[in-house]
This record gives sequence, C-alpha cells and structure tokens, in this order.
Amino acid sequence: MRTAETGQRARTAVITGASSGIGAATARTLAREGFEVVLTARRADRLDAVAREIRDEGGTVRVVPLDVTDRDAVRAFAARVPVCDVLVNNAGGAYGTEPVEHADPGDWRAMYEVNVVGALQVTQALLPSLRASGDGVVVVVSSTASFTCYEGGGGYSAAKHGAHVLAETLRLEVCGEELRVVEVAPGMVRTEEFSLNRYRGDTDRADAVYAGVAEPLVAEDVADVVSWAATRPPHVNIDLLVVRPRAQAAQHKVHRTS
Ligand code: 8X3
Repeated sequence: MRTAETGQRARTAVITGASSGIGAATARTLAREGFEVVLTARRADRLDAVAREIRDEGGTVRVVPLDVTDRDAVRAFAARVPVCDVLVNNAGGAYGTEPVEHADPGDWRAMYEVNVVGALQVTQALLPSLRASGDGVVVVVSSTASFTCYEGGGGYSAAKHGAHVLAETLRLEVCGEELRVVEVAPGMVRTEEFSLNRYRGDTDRADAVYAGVAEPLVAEDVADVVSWAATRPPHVNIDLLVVRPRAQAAQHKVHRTS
C-alpha cells in the first residue's frame, strides 16, 4: 500500500497478542506513528474492537485471527504479509504460581509454547517479509523474568529466559543483514489480563500483585518503549531495554505504601 501524501510504501507492523494489554497498546502507538498495523491474536472479537479504535483515530489496520502456536496457520498468515517492517512478538503469558514441586508440567509446556515456540514460528515465517522491507525489525517482548527467578515463577521464568535466548541468538545469526533484533523486557505492568491469567481468574490474588504500588507500569508505557526502539534509524539496534516502574528496583524489591 502507498500513502496518498508521499507516494511511498506505507510501513507495515505485525503485532501478536494484539487483542489486549501491551499488544493492543503497541498496535495503537505504531498506528499513530504511521504504520499499517496487522493485529493478530486468537480472539477475533477483541481484535475487532482494537481495530475499530485505531480506525476511529484515522489509522490503517488489518485483523488476522491467529494462534501463534499453530505452525500451519502462522505460515498461511505470513503469506498474506509480503513486506513486514516491524514484527512485535508480544503474544505470551503466565499460567499458575505453583512451586516447582507441585507445578503442572502442562502449564510449563503451554507457557513455553506461546512465549517461545510461538515467537519462533512467527519470526521464522516472517523473516522473508522482514528482509523484503530493507530494514526489518524484530521485537521480542520478554520480561524481567527473562533474567531472574522467583518463587512460584519457575515455568514463566523458564519460558521468558527462552524468549531472551531467541532474541540474542537471532541477532547473532542475522548480523550483517538489513535486520535488527530488539528485546524489550518489562517488569511490573498492570494490565487487564496478565495477573488474572496467572492466578487462573482469582481477582483478589491478581489485584494483590499491585497492592500499594503507587504507579505500576501500564501497557501504554511499554508500547511507548517498543515504538521508540523500533523507530530508531536503521543503523541503530536497541539490543535490550529493561523497563520497570520507579517503585520496582528489582524483582523482589517493590516499594509499597500499604
Ligand atoms: C512480568 C514481570 O514480575 O511478573 O513479565 O515476572 S513479572
């Protein structure tokens, strides 16, 4: 697609997990930056709602329902995006807080599937389109759990360590090409669903995560960082950005007022 004003090709950004939280906020932010945004996630109805908001603001948006863990579906999706300038691998999540002794291996597998294998599959499928851009940027939204461990977080932390390794390895492997690989690692971010999913729908436990924290990050804070990193000049690769609220100096060091 070409823009009416400049006649230049509109830049395309694909965002996974775009139906809510950081993914939806990133889609809105990149649309404001002038990207045609391609929203993917499993829940079509929620994607449509995000797309409506973006269109209402004058943005250009496509919606493609997609499960990133389904390799055939991912390949079919990539065939519909011949040129991709920015890929934001955001789909992910945490399931359960049981200690290693009692954790459900199924939860660990599910977390690895979506946080690591999903990002791998989407990145593999879109690499030709990212190369076609002439300045492709792969963003991996990992976590501060990519670099540290905490009680009850083993499966999530293992998966996010994997996402970090994916970003680091890919950057090494494509060095010399017109491709950049950026990792954004958020700490405490209050979103509608992250903690609720982790605590299997227990709102009291989910809310307790943020209790007394003056200002946890919100999805828009992370979207801002992703958008900034993805829009530096082509020779500038932001390898890794760790972003936390001021009240969280480290994973276990959170200032609470109550
Ligand atoms: C989420 C950050 O602190 O819950 O990716 O592991 S944390």
